[in-house]
Amino acid sequence: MPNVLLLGGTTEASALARLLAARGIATTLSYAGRTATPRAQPVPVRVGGFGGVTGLADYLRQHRVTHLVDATHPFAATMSAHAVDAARLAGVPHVALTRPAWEPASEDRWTRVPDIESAVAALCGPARRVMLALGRMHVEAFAAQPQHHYLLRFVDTPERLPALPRHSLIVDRGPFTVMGDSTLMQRHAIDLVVCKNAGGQGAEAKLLAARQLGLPMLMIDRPAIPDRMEVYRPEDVFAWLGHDAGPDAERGV
Ligand code: 3Y8
Ligand code: NAP
Repeated sequence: MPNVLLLGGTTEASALARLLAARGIATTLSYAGRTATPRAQPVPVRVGGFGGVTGLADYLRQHRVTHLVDATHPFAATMSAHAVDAARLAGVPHVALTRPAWEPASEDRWTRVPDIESAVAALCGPARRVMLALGRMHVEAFAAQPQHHYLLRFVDTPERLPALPRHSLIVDRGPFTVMGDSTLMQRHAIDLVVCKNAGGQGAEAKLLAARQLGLPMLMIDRPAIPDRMEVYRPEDVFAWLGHDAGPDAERGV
């Protein structure tokens, strides 16, 4: 019988956890512990780092994990690199459940940059009203461009205010809606949206809202991730596990 370790933190990971629970497949979902109250899951959850590649390889052996599914976010590049290496070290089959990058529609006004630092550099110039939809971890980098008014959105209330002289802070977790993001952008008179090319549906609302409002986007491309087997639908993980996803899969996730 499989014993799956599912590296979570995304909409797809939560969808897969529901399918695995429905099929009674032993699964543990793993969070890094970045947020105060992560979404409850229908399978046992563990929280916190493993202690690098060797820590994860030891975990795989000690917990007799038979399959490692990396369903972390495309920007969780360190975790994903560790997953590939640890699975090889421990001799455990590994697959990544990820999502294709977003592609611009013809009417979109994207400027693509390779990383956060390039996004900061691209913000040189006169003051604008910028929706910085990047979460909390990279906000400090934008202090290099203090002339803008920033609209920030964090999952949790921060202990101290961000070091940006002009900003508005929203505390909210996704998935978001197009209507909600469009209203937010208009209420704050946003004239530029900065975001990561996360892919998936959970963060897509801001793209569609910006498209509706004709707003330009500064789109940060994904970091490099080592070669690995990838699937894009939770049901595809079942084929890989040698199980059918069963009737629950038809209901969508
Ligand atoms: C801790 C688990 C689910 C998963 C939901 C998805 C969708 C909603 C949209 C915006 C963009 C952002 C951010 C975002 C989204 C989903 C998904 C996704 C983006 C939770 C979660 C954890 C995290 C970590 C958090 C980061 C932050 C990034 C906010 C839970 C809610 C900006 C990524 O305060 C912090 O330190 C937050 C850190 C990494 C990026 C950053 O730099 O701040 N996600 N997000 C996971 C863990 O501990 O292992 O709390 O329930 C999960 C989700 N966030 O099951 O419903 O699938 O992508 N998450 C980005 O895309 O740019 C928000 O505001 O428009
Ligand atoms: P990261 O930079 O790639 O990983 C840094 C370290 O955090 C890893 O080496 C590992 O610590 C620990 N870690 C990361 N994900 C983990 C998990 N699911 N379970 C256990 N430990 C984990 O990761 P990140 O970008 O900070 O992402 C952290 C979490 O937030 C992930 O669950 C990810 O899916 C989720 N998330 C991230 C983003 C984003 O924009 N980065 C967006 C949405 C959701 P050790 O080395 O000690 O093992």
